[in-house]
This record gives sequence, structure tokens and C-alpha cells, in this order.
Amino acid sequence: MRLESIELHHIRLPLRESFETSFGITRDRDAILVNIRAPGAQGWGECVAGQVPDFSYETTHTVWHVLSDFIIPAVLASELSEPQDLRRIAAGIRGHPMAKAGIEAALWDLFSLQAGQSLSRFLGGKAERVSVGVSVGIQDDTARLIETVENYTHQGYARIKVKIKPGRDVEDVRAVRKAFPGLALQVDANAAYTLQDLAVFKALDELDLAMIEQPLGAPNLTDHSRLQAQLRTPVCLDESIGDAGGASAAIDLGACRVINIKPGRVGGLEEARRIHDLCAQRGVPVLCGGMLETGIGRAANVALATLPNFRLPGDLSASARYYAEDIVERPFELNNDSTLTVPTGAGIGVSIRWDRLRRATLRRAVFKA
Ligand code: OSB
Ligand code: MG
Repeated sequence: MRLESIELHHIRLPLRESFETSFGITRDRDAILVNIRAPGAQGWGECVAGQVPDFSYETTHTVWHVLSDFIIPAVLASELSEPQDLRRIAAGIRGHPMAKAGIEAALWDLFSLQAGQSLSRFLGGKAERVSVGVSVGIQDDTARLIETVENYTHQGYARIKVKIKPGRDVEDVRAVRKAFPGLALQVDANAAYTLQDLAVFKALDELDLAMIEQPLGAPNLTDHSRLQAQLRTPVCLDESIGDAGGASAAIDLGACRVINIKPGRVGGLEEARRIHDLCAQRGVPVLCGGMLETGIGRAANVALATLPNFRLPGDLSASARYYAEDIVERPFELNNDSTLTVPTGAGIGVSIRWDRLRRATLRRAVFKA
């Protein structure tokens, strides 16, 4: 099969509340949406790079450049028989996993649609609902943090992840633990610390956390291994893990006991599934991470999270946690057992609200075969 055309949409959606991490504040979420068209069918994918090269080096502009100048011309010139073809087509392009993941996701949507299967089943997933939590950004002060956590637990989220940064760590998390003694609680440092901060992690280790996510710099597996050896709490790696080879090395080194899998960070759903399978073999549980996706990226993540080794609640909250007006029908809603329902329709199982997409679009381009 050959594609007829590919459309890119650079969109900007205002977040209901700004989201602060150790690396900065996001107020509006930018994304590049990829819409691929074949005779009689189309597919959608989301590139999760943002406005600023903070979580990763990619931005909406590097994604636009790498897709429009290199990957899209190669895809339009290729015969396609499965989503995995993207790996071969883009093999000569170094890095840029979020650009690759966005177009690969559109291929997964298209091929699962053509197979008449939901993306979840097409990937080999079985679950009908996936367990989720909420990732809470750094708040103005501790009182506001407690209020925010309370609000989410009232909404029904059974697992809370709190973002930390130097100066906003032990005191905040201790206060949350004290206010919610039985809560499934974890933290995410987004690589803001070094081994010099061992005392911080020793103190967090006393707070009965489900995990400590990405405490140290992304490239430093050895220091993560030294840290994990001194903690009871599992270390979870996010930014450090770029592919299945890296995941294998991290497990060999004892650098973590949990891995956060985000398709965008690892170059797509195929690589995400490889990491999932490797972790399953090695007895390491995984969770499905999030990047504040719109309903397009969220639907793909929910499908991925139906694979059996996603044993820990994902960072996949309801659409309304992020956006007043998501661009898909139906937006994801939280069930009373802290789950999201997996769409059963073919493909990603959500459809575009064109009116809202048009309003959110900053730039659009069409590429024809
Ligand atoms: O580190 O997991 C992270 C959002 C943007 C960038 C990095 C991260 C996050 C989150 C949000 O934690 C997860 C979500 O989408 O709800
Ligand atoms: Mg993280």
C-alpha cells in the first residue's frame, strides 16, 4: 500500500492549569499532529515534543523539520505493509524519536483500522480498562499541594505522582504523606538531582513511596545504580531509557526496578512494546507514562497500556484533567475504580473534532505523494 498524502498540524491547546516540573512551566501544550491518508482510510498520530527543548532536545520545530524534510518524503515514496516499516524507512535518521513516534502512531492507527481491530487488540493487549493516576505539578506552596492532591483523590484518582525539585521535595512530600497516610504516592524529579543529594533520597525513602522517578541525570545509569542500592524504594527510569537496549543495560546495572514507557521518548509503539516485553521477561514492572497528550496521543497510550506487564497505574488521566476542550470525541473520562475505559472501535477508537482542531491550529501543511 502507498499513502496518498500526509498532513501536519501544529496545534496549541491551553492547559486548564499550568504544569510545573523541575525543568520549567508549561501553560499551553503544543503538539504536531500527523494525519496520513490512504485510499479509503486515514490515520492519526501525535508528536509529543513541546515548545521548549527541556524534557528532551526535540521541539515542535525540530519535529516539523525532520518530518517534512526527511521522514515524510521517504514514507510517501515507500510501499507499506505494516507500521514497523517506519523503522526501516527512518533507519538512516539519527535520533528524533518523538518525530518518528508521531508518524509511526498514525501508521498503527491506519493499519489497525484496516484490520478492523482496536489498536489495543492489534498490539496484543487484552485489558478493557487500564489503571491510571494523576501527575501533580509543583504547586505554589505546600498547602496548595495538599489541596490539589485532595481534589484529585476526591475525583477518584487512586494513585498520585508529585513532581519534586531541589528545595521543594522532602517537606512537601512528607506533608502529603501525613495528610493521606494510605495513598499510593510516588515522586518524579525529572533528573534534577545528583548523588550529592543522597540525604534527600534517604528522607524520601522513609515515606512509603511506590517509586522515585528519574532522580538523577538521564545519561548516568551508574549513579542510578549506586542510588538504587541504598534505597528500599524502587527507582523508576523515564528520561534515561531511550530504547530496549538501554532498558536492558539499566536492569543489568540495577539502576532501576521500574521503567516508565512513553512511546514518544523511545521512537514509537513498536520500540515501546519491545521494552515492555523485555521488562516482562526480566520481571520488571512498567508503567505507561504521559506527556500531557491530547486525545490522539492519549488513545494510543491507553491502547499500549493494555499489554500485560503494565502492572502499575499509568500517567493517563482523564482529558478534563488537562484540557477544557480536547480535540477528540469521546474524551477520556475517569471510572470510579481509577481506570480509563479502552476504546473498542477500530484503530485508536477516537475521532477528531475538526472545529476544535481548526481553532487550535497554528500552522498546517499538506504533503502529496
Ligand atoms: O516526566 O513524566 C514526566 C509531563 C511532561 C513531561 C514529562 C513528564 C510529564 C508528566 C505528566 O509527568 C504525565 C501526564 O501526561 O499526565
Ligand atoms: Mg517522568
